[in-house]
Amino acid sequence: MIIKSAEFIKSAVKPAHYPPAVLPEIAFAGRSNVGKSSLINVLVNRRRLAKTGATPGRTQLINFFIINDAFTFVDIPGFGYARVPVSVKKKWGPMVETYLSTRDTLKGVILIMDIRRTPKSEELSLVEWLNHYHISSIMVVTKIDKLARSKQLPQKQKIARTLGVNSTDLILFSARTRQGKGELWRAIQALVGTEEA
Ligand SMILES: Nc1nc2c(ncn2[C@@H]2O[C@H](COP(=O)(O)OP(=O)(O)OP(=O)(O)O)[C@@H](O)[C@H]2O)c(=O)[nH]1
Ligand SMILES: [Mg+2]
Repeated sequence: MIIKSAEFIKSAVKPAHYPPAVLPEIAFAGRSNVGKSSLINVLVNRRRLAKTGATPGRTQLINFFIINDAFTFVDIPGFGYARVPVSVKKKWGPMVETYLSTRDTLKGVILIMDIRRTPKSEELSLVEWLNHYHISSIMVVTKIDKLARSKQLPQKQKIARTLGVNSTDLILFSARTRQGKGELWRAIQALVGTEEA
């Protein structure tokens, strides 16, 4: 995929603040600190388009980015971080569910998980929401550079089993080595319906 432009548009909490629903949209979701923002940056070849950091819970608003003037990427705030204030945690569910259930242009959600962890209730609930609202998904297992190659396949299979999907449905990814970038782009393009560039 050739990236001609990648631009931050705005942050939003509620639908009145979302940008107009015009372009096909892909959202990125996952546990806090799992590497959502890093993955977006790798996909669009930008170092700092989506803010990343060592402090989990950095992204607390829904952030919209327009790519190639052709589609929108949405960075959804991470869930499951203990040190986020309770007031913020309480708003997360309604904020994200409202987004998922009302955004007409949403073509799919990329669920990002850490290769070193087994999906927990939060990931399973998110998968249930996606099924409930008939939203397509792409499952990505990231930070694979943190695990020895010999352990990657068994761990991928374990994650797939927990999610109730085929192991072949999971894409292995690393923001550090960029492994999986091409495979993920192909899956995204299939969802947004753009030609291979
Ligand atoms: N080794 C390695 N580190 C990664 C990878 N992806 C992200 N990181 C690191 O993990 C930390 C969190 O990454 P972010 O991209 O900010 O994670 P996030 O999911 O956007 O976090 P929140 O916005 O807080 O929910 C940063 O220190 C990244 O450098 C990866 O593939 N490999
Ligand atoms: Mg982030």
